[in-house]
Amino acid sequence: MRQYLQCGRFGFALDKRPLVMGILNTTPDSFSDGGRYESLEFAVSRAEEMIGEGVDIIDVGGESSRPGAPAVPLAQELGRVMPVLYALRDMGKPLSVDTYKPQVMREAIIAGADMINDINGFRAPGALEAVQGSDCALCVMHMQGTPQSMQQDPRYEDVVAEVISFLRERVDAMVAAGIERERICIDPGFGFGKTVEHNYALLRNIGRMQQEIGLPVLAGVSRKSMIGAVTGKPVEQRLAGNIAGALAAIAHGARIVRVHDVVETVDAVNVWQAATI
Ligand code: 7PJ
Repeated sequence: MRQYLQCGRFGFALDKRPLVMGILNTTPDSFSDGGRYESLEFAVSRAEEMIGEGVDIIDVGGESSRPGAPAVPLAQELGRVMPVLYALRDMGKPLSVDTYKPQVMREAIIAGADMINDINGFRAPGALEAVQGSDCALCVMHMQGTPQSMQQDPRYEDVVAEVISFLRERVDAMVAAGIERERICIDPGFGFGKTVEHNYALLRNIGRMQQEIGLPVLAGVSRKSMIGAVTGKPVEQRLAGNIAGALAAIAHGARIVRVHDVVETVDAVNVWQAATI
């Protein structure tokens, strides 16, 4: 598998160690951060904290995609994300933007984003065109349905095969649009139109996914219901479960883990790394 990820101003050798992507929510309704970082000052101080904690990539999100969350108008998403991007631009860490709106992608790239993380897999009309001419990394994620309805009745004949074939089709479309493979990573989209059983089947098959598509996997299990289902804990008591989930994903081959609990995950990944090489 290719081990280099082109990420805007940065480049990562993914065979060296797994990367930790820290989640920076700018949404007042985000279910796990409860609106604490809705102001620019809070977002910037949390970003500085994450950098001190050893984060590799900062993922800035302006729209909550928790199940049932309403869509956010374009102007509102831009109003949340853009000031944060400008404020963090020169902090020396790659900035990712979690969005499925082509207009946000375009503006973010102009502002210097190094990565676009699209829960919708760059399926919106104009999404591929928006990212085509840049050198930012692209995370293409699988989702069944939409955030508004995806958890109502997720169904698959063979969840692993279906997610792989979806991701392969999206990667092919991206490559056909002239996007270099070294910019792309893939994500099964834990919790996005999946039952707990679907999520764990996908987690166990990260290696197969990576092998069949030949691109690095980014895994986001942090604070999700698949952690709650096993531990029986509410979202604010899932720290140990979150870390175990991140390490399990890494054990199955994931190259990037997307997390809320940065310092704990960085420690865990460093110990994992020392014990594995
Ligand atoms: C994911 C994401 C994920 C990627 C969210 C949450 C919901 N992007 N954005 N993968 N989840 N690539 O953080 O719980 O799993 S928003």
